[in-house]
Amino acid sequence: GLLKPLSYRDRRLVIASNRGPLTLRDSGSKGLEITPSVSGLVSALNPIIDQEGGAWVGWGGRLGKPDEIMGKTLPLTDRNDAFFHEVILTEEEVEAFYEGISNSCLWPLCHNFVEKALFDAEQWQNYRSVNIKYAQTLLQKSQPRDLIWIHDYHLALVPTSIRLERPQAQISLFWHIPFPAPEIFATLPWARELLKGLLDCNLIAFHTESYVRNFLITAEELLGAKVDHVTGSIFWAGRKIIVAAYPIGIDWRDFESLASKPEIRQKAHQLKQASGGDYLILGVDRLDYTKGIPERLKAIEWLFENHPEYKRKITFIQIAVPSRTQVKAYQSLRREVEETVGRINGRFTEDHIPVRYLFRPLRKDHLVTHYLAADMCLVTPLRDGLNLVAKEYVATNGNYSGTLLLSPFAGAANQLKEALQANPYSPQETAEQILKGLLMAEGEKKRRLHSLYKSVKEQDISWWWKRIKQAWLTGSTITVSPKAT
Ligand code: GDG
Repeated sequence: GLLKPLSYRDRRLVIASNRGPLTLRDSGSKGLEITPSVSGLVSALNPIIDQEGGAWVGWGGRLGKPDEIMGKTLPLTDRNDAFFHEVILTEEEVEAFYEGISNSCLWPLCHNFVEKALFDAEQWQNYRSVNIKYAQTLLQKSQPRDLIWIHDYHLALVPTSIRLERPQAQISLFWHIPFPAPEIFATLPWARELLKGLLDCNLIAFHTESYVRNFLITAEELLGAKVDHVTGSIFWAGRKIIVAAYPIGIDWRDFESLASKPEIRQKAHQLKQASGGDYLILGVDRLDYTKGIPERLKAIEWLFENHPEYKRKITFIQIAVPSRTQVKAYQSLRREVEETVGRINGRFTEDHIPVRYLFRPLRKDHLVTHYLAADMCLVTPLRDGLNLVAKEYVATNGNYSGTLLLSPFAGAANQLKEALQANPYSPQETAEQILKGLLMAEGEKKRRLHSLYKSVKEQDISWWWKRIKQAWLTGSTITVSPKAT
């Protein structure tokens, strides 16, 4: 049956994530500007905090002096029982904690890009102290019985600070990116410290069973923790920690309802007409080297080279949302992508431009217009925790038509079994699967789409939260003897 909302007077849900749900900006004459933050994580957690009430601790985007830790407290819902508590960071912290350890070390490492991971001991010091900052705010804004829900690789040491203050606290962490194999994770000079941080949780959740397996083996090998691989539990410091796979879902009703609006359907139709070809193919990603954008472009190039009859028939639109633009690896990726787009269009443009590239975010209704207009969506990351774009494309088109080509290296491939698959490292295989999808009989297209739609609807955002809540409240209360460490 349904679980009761968690929030009653003495036990609330308190979320912590790197970025908070609101972005604040001091804009001189206009005063403080407050806008909703745009990210997959925020759209996933908004309906949950809306339902449960509670508090959310996160950075609001404002920079301050070292002694400023907490900023504003702002209401999150009309009901006034959910609040955002702003964390203030210094410029140096943003560089070392966010751009440094989080995005130039842990991000590449967890996505198997070992050669891109930068290990800087000074930055690690900073990562530690910023994690303490978040923990201080959490402790101040929560009660001992509250459920502390931490998100992602930015905040792996927060559980330790909470546990020290409150040995009985209920702490859970959701890790949104892959967890790598132990021999990769072990290259992190602070691997043990980070692991111990995570093990101060009661429940650690990932998107897939294989990330869970990697985590269990890593805890066993690097820490010598006692692990039960059958139930997914770790015995450490006298506690039992549950480790489980709960892939995040989406609020599909939102996409379905936008997709049924006549003005959006009309715009989608116009977009398809304006593209000029028979087939419109779409890619939507943050501009990130994990997303396989240059590889995808090479597949399109292979296709035009080997099947020139498609030059006029196919338009490929790549929406690349600017991301982490201060980090070098992202700057050189941008150059590579733009050169490749230029080369392909230079080679294959006749009376029709085959590749369109947008380096900017779109408004949500425009994004849905693109999903709707596209005959096929290419979700071909080299590695991806889950990938929400795949689910959003399916939710938008579920009642109509569309084909999804999905990389087996996206966590979502475990759920979206009826998608076409291709190894993104092979331009030829990817191009052949694109053609297969375009030429597929209508009946099979429909059958595949329906099955995908069914799983996106069944395993949606409330399914996800219900599962996590259940595991949290029922599975992690058993205490074992301290000898187990
Ligand atoms: C991390 C993990 C995991 C994209 N372009 C626009 C736009 N978007 C929205 C999409 C989607 C979100 O951004 C991207 O989510 P993804 O899941 O695809 O990727 P990451 O940002 O890397 O997210 C990932 C996720 O966390 C959740 O756990 O799935 O594996 O890497 O929601 O719709 N939104 C708007 N305009 C755009 O142009 N408005």
